[in-house]
Amino acid sequence: HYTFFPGKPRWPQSNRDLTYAFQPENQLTDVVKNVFTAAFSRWSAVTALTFTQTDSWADADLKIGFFEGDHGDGEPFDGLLGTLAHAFSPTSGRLHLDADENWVVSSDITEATETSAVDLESVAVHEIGHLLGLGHSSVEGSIMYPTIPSRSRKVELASDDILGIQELY
Ligand code: TQI
Ligand code: ZN
Ligand code: ZN
Repeated sequence: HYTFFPGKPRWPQSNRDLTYAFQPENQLTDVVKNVFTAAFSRWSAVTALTFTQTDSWADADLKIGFFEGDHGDGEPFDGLLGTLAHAFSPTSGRLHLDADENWVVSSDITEATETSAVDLESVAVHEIGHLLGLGHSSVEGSIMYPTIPSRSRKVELASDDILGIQELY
């Protein structure tokens, strides 16, 4: 079953059209940005929320970036595997990915893929769930279930994820 953060924080009724920005220093490729577009659209498809990319880092509601090691928020990353990413509860809007992972986009995953490879969209969909206010779920196979096998892809919202997000929005 889905959970929320303590106090059930969520984005206010007055701010359901959320903007997101990528950390300018990361200089991300369109391939990477498109993975986030796809991940956001999975959540907007089942809620009244909308997500729009902006080039203004300062003004964005949601701020996405890749960082390595200690990056100044008290939650240092740990190199290969272990922690892959983290996101903070509403209305922080911060979504950080560990730059030391072997990130792949789904089409790259084959039998020959390194065992340490992590599918970017799978992690993005999960972390966006946290950004929007979902905690972890006890339902195996849900997006918000707290484990994912490496070198695997899980991007479709389960009914448990949908019920959880629709209770918030
Ligand atoms: N990062 C943890 C996670 O996102 C960080 C975390 C632990 C956390 N407890 C939390 C974030 C409570 C918010 C609230 O769950 S992780 C998975 C999964 C991670 C884990 O790097 O371990 C995914 C990132 F679910 F597969 F285990 C993405 Cl998909
Ligand atoms: Zn961080
Ligand atoms: Zn999580």
